[in-house]
Amino acid sequence: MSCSCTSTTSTQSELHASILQKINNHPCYSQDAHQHYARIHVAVAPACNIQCNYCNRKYDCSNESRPGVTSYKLSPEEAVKKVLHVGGLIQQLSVVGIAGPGDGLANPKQTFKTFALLKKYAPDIKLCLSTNGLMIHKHIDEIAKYNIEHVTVTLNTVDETGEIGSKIYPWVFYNHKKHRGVEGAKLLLEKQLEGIRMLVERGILVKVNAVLIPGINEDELPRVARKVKELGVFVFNVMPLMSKPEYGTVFGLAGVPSAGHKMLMRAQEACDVNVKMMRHCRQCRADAVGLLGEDRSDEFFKESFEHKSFEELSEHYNLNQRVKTHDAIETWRRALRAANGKIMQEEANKNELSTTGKTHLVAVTTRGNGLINDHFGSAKEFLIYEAGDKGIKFIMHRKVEKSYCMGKEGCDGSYPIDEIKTALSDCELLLTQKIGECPQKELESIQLTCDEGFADEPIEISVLKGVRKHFFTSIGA
Ligand code: CLF
Ligand code: SF4
Repeated sequence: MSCSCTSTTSTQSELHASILQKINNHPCYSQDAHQHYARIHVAVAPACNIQCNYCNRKYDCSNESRPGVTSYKLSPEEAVKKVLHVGGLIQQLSVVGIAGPGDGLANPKQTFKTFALLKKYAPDIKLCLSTNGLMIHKHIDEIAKYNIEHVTVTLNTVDETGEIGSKIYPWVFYNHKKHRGVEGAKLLLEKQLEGIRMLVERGILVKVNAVLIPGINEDELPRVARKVKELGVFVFNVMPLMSKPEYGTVFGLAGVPSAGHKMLMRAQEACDVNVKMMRHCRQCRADAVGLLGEDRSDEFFKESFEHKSFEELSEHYNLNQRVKTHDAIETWRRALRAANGKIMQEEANKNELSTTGKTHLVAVTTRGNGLINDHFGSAKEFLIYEAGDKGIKFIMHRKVEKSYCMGKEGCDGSYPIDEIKTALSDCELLLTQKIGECPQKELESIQLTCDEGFADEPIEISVLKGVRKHFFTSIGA
């Protein structure tokens, strides 16, 4: 986060320290943390109090999830048992989020019972809540009471006339009544803004998510970003609409298209109005488990924890061992930071990144830990950086449905590379741990240079060195 203060009072630095402490191991609020710490979502909140046209309740909440198979629902007790079970096995687990499949605050009993039990049985874990914002004002005291330090509110428009909102929300259920169209949209906006103000006043870190809906709110998002900034929201996250007829959503069936990488990049740039932007969101499922880039939700069946006692699971969770693991992660992060140096410039513009004003997009394959440690053939997502000879900036990740190899041996020309070529069409350099001759030739055909020379090296310094090596040789950078 950029800070324009020239002198810092002790109160300001204490505030800064307290924010850093809150975000340090939160994989969504800290871009740096997401390579090292994992989150789990527990699906305890099935109902919702509004209808979004990008949502089909058969699937997970689109506020914080991608359409996928329906999650299995959990009671608060089952949810906490799952957290203890998973937290013992995946010790990088640092955050529990309630993100659906409906809305956490439309299911307040289940949500707050889960948080209460987590405070008792997993006191080291951060609590995180995602909501459409309609009911924050009613539950603000409970949110503070359970020390929920992170709340995400989905705010797709700040249009006070309700016109844009009415195209997104057909109805809003409030005070035992369905409010439709413009009336419902205006009511929702009023409650969202009131709720965000209350959260900020209590010192709770707020993230605002906005779904980028082509043809509906793309021109509206910079206004949302400015409002977010004015409200004192910590971070703003633009999530591209994922829309297909088979998702069964109103938008999907009406042919509203998904928002692609390029549209997302344009929207992020337009919204970069001195507000901290989240660029590493993975649009997780309501029952997501693991590092943000991986999805381990299908490894943890209900049968593996539901019959175990809290005592047994608490022992397995092993608080002492978790503290040691987190200490080791922090030691590794310090070493990584030292190796990378101070090159990351989150809010930098092109001129700050490059002496020539020209920058290049670089794709990286990683399995986490801040290293270039994944083969091209197995990568299902690519981190994308914008880089010049002076600095680098993380832009986004790009997922593909199929990795290149899919476990096959040899190269018979039948490998799925078109999707990857499309995803990386504007990139000029790929840094990867290993890549075969065939895919390398394919990628060179779209002017994408592949380089294995930074295998197992720290990502950020390698991106900078890679760009200098390939694109800035003539100026001796
Ligand atoms: Fe979950 Fe959301 Fe908390 Fe993170 S996810 S409730 S803030 S712990 Fe993160 Fe997933 Fe994006 Fe959400 S990557 S969808 S921003
Ligand atoms: Fe669906 Fe979430 Fe919108 Fe509710 S708030 S309708 S669950 S996307």
